[in-house]
Amino acid sequence: MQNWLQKRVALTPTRTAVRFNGISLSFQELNTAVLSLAGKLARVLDDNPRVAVLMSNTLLGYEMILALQQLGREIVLLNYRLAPAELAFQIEDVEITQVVQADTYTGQLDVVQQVTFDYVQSQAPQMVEPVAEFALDQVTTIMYTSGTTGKPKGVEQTYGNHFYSAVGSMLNLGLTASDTWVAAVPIFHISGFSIMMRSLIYGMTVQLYERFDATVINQDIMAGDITTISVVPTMLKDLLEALPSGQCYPETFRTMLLGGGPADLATLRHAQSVNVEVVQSYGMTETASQIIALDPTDAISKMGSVGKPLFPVELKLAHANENGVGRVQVKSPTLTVGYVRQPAKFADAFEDGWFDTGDMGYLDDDGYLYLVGREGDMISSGGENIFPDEVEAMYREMPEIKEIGVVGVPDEKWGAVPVAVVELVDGADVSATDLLAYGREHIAHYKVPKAFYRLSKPWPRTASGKLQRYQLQQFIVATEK
Ligand code: S0N
Ligand code: MG
Ligand code: MG
Repeated sequence: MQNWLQKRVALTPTRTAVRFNGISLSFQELNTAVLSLAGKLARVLDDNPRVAVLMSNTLLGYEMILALQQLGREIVLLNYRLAPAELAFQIEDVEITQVVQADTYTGQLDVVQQVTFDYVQSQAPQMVEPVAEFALDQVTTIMYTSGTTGKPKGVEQTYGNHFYSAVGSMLNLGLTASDTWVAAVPIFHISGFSIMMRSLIYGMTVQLYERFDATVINQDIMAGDITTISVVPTMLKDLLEALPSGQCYPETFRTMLLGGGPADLATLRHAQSVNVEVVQSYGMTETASQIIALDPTDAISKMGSVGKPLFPVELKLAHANENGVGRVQVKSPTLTVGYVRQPAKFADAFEDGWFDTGDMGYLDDDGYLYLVGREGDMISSGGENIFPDEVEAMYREMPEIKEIGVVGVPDEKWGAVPVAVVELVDGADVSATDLLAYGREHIAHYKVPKAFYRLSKPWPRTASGKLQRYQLQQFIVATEK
């Protein structure tokens, strides 16, 4: 296909591409800024085909990403909430040599050259020719995801993945010439990045926010020209709670696309009562955003379901038990083409050509999918996934820890948060405060257990020695902190 940004400029040069903090750029203006940045980047980048970006949702960051695409680089999107050691792992794994980063990131990444946005901008641009084509089988982005076992994996997403994702989403949600989609979810996640690609493909406006502030976003939605927003459950709740009583969302607002975890029925009903159409969906980094979603007209009658597979997607439940609960497996042109340097792990994720998502669910009589859980005791906190194995492994490095188990407990704000059960080595003297501080130094703050419990009885294990986390959960419920 022709380079999407150049194609979009040729089709609708004066349409608004992006708005940020009162600045509004047409596709033509965006392209001018992007090509100028590409010319500056060309002066500072080495010839490694992969470049990482570390940034929050700013207009400059948005332009940097598009500039790297124009130069034909593979973009590794880093989560700025991760600890330096977690970022260092990804940087080494993906074999990059430079991180282009916002000046606001002050962490030291010893393993790599850090190129600040300021430094890029101080360069005199050289003439660069944007790439002519975006080949559908070409990798354009890499995002890391954690899993039940082992270290995080770099998910390779192609232009074809993003294209079919945008098409599948649009065939479900519809498209109007005046669509404006709020990107307050992070661009380093596929939830945010997919909005950028939809903008180029659809010709729609992205309204970008650096911080998620429910009051500000509600005011902007009330002002009338926002049609869509992507949210995770925490954001949905915040938006509803911040809405002044008696107010409803305007008719011009079409859809809240909800992903990154389930919303409770009370929240969905609250949304309905203020004229908010929530479209529940299900997707992952490996599928380049949602692959299963509710048709907006089913939002109420099928509340609690994540919907049916989008047009390009096939869904199957494998190994279903007597209650019909099985493993969610999919085929989709949006499916990643591989994990960085882990072909065996990628191959393992397939069964008879179907990609196994690791999630469990069942279908109702009308073919709507309901999710019931996930293997590996994954905790979904405010749309961020936390894998207990990873947190436990980090704490086992602490000499004072003899054994540790991490489980999720329900949380009003985040949906769920991790808590830990610990057994210290004999004579060790560490407090919960020490454990907290250790965690905050080594992993993203959202992964650090919110509370630590001492286990006063033998650890619950299966015959094969595996920790039974659901038993720990029961222990926690029965224990005072
Ligand atoms: C909910 C968010 C916005 C909260 O962040 P906020 O309020 O800006 O936090 P900060 O001011 O940065 O920090 C304040 C304190 O809060 C801690 N913290 C931040 N986030 C979390 C969290 N998630 N859980 C627990 N704690 C958190 C900070 O650490 C800080 O504390 P201290 O000071 O102690 O450090 C933010 O979390 C957010 O943006 N969440 C959304 C993430 C997301 O987008 N997840 C989706 C990932 N999934 C996918 O991308 C696939 C599905 C998908 O594509 C999709 C998903 C949603 C919608 C649409 C789609 C789609 O299909 O298109
Ligand atoms: Mg900045
Ligand atoms: Mg905040």
